[in-house]
Amino acid sequence: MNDVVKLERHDVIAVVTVNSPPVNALSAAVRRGIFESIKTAAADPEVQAIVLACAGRTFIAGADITEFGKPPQSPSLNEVIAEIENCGKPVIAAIHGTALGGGLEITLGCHFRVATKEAKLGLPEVKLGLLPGAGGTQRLPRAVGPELGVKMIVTGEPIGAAEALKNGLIEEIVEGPASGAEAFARKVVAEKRPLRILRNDDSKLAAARADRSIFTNAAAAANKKNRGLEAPLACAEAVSWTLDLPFDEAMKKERESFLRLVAGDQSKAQRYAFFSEREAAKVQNVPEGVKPRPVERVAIIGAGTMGGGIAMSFANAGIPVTLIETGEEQLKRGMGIMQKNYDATAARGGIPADAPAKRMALITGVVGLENVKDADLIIEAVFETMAIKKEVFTALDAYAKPGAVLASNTSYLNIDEIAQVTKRPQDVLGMHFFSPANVMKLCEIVRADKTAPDALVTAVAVARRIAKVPAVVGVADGFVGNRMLAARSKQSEKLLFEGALPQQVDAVVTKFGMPMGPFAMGDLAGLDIGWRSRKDRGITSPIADALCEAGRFGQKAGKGYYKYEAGSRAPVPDPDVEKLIDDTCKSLGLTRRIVSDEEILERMMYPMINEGARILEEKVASRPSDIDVIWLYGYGWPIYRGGPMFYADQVGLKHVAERLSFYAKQANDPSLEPSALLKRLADEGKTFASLAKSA
Ligand code: T1G
Repeated sequence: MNDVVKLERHDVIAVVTVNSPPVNALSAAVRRGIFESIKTAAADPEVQAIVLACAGRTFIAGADITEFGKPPQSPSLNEVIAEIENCGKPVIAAIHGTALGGGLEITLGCHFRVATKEAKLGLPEVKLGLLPGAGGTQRLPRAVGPELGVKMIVTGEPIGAAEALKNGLIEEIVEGPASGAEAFARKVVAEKRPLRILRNDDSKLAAARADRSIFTNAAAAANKKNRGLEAPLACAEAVSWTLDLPFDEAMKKERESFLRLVAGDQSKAQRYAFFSEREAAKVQNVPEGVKPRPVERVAIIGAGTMGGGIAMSFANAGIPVTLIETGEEQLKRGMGIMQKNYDATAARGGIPADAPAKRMALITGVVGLENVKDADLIIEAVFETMAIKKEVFTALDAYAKPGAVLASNTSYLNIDEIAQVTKRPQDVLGMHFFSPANVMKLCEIVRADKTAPDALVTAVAVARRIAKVPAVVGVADGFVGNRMLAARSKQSEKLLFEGALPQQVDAVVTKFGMPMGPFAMGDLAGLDIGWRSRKDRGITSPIADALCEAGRFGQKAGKGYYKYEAGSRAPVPDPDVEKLIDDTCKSLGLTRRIVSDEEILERMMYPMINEGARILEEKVASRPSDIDVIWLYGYGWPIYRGGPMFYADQVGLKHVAERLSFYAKQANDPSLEPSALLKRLADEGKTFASLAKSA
């Protein structure tokens, strides 16, 4: 049919095979090839049934996201699906890998579906800020019922083949997808099995039509974690049309809703995030074809909060871990915490009941650094002082096998300095995980001056293997994420002296979509950490110091910037803090003023953007999208806003630069002046995204 879809006939069975690497996405050529193949097979009198299969590692993984925003090309996916549904002969989808989005929708137009046992089937459009736009909202609930249907569509989470079989989404689990489907097709022909045309089959809707709470409860549960996102609500509404509207009318409304979402800012940001995450894993400035070193066993130094979380991340991916501590007591405590975490997750159904034992069996706890000798990758997660890091790396240099990658989990210390104590600086780099390390997806991979290219690509590949999102950064105080966070923290402190209160600042930041404001975050982390560090460095921060002097260390002390009722982590504004702020400002001769929410938002976000621009100037990050990936996956930046640099482009760099200049004068803070890069782009009317294009 064309160079991405071929049509063969095995006596009475026609086989349509899509072969469009890497994921058989439904590009215009793929849609055209399938459309023509089905038309030809349907018209062929010899053909009694048709199999739709895919070559390569997966069945169709969805519409071709790179085509969005471009002029549509015929045939549309809906036209392809209608051609299948109405062709008059049984069409059987042969699913392997992941049938996602438009890929699953095309199978719903088929009359039967079979899948291999590892296959996953889902409609993840909501993760791109969309809803299924080719009938998925109307056909899937008819296949599996509106309860599971709304859950799959609103959460975007796929189900496995076994669950699909149980719920009637597929007819059989087969070995080879195409051969299994062909055998199934012969059965359908022999039995003259009536075609299962989902658009005409309302049998699974009857219960929810009779008792709507079946649907509304499932929709509410699926929407529980939705904060500020438009698409999940649109998805739930579309599924509700299966209960109320005729199929064709509902399809029209689905199309309208899809077109509205795909043109909206949220979906543009979420599609940008999808590609940025994948771009970040492509290491720049390394020779073509550099291969990662093999990593079969990992050693983690330190069984504390970070070391334990990192060890769990590797065990979750089935990679054996040697977890090393300085003493049996510390080791026992660390192993106990991991066991407790696994058991708690299993108890709430997050992992299978047998997973805790299997994963703990992968973690061998030992005392003594000499136990790193078999590890291909060693990650140090000990105290954040340069002296201790150097001590550990000196020992690792002696015990680790040649070629082992030596990584530090430090959140800001200089990796070049750490590498210098070893005879193998080429093997040294940073792998900065974010707490809790078994949950947070971001891993900043710190490329030191002498890090070898293959060591670097090894760390990136391993991060992806353990389901983390890697982003390569350079050596700088706080690397990228924490350096930008420091710029924001400086302004949040200043705003208290100028007139704002903690609860006002935090409310503006959480309303923007961040999971937590700076002051609640400080209380969670513990105010005494910063207090000790300031004292070590001989600097003061009068309000934060006064809080600590009053024993207000944050949540752990039951009070910090906020007060906390016994047993609760919910921050409650405290008049005592307001008085402390007032008194401190009076003692400094400062007059406080009303600070608007708008100023607070700009003073929170624009200095971070400015720091991001400096980070790009200094090549500490090589892409603006890498900075966005860091904030999306390390700090909970709302996915529907794309990331700080994407957001800056949306606001307009001219406006950002002007406001920064204004605040620099108003707050008498030269650090707020726009950086050279930001100023240049603003003056030229350009965007941060234009840097990627020019690169
Ligand atoms: N379109 C275009 N390119 C895609 C793509 C897609 N749908 N999916 C993946 N790629 C590229 C990706 O950018 C990367 O490119 C390469 O394939 C390998 O991907 C009408 C409107 C399938 C689970 O949301 O979840 O259908 O970097 O690194 O880790 O209702 O890709 O190599 O150049 O992620 O093995 C719905 C998105 C679309 C699925 C494989 N479908 N993809 O994961 O490989 S909207 C999705 C994934 C839609 C309909 C609506 C994953 C994967 P490059 P990868 P992976």
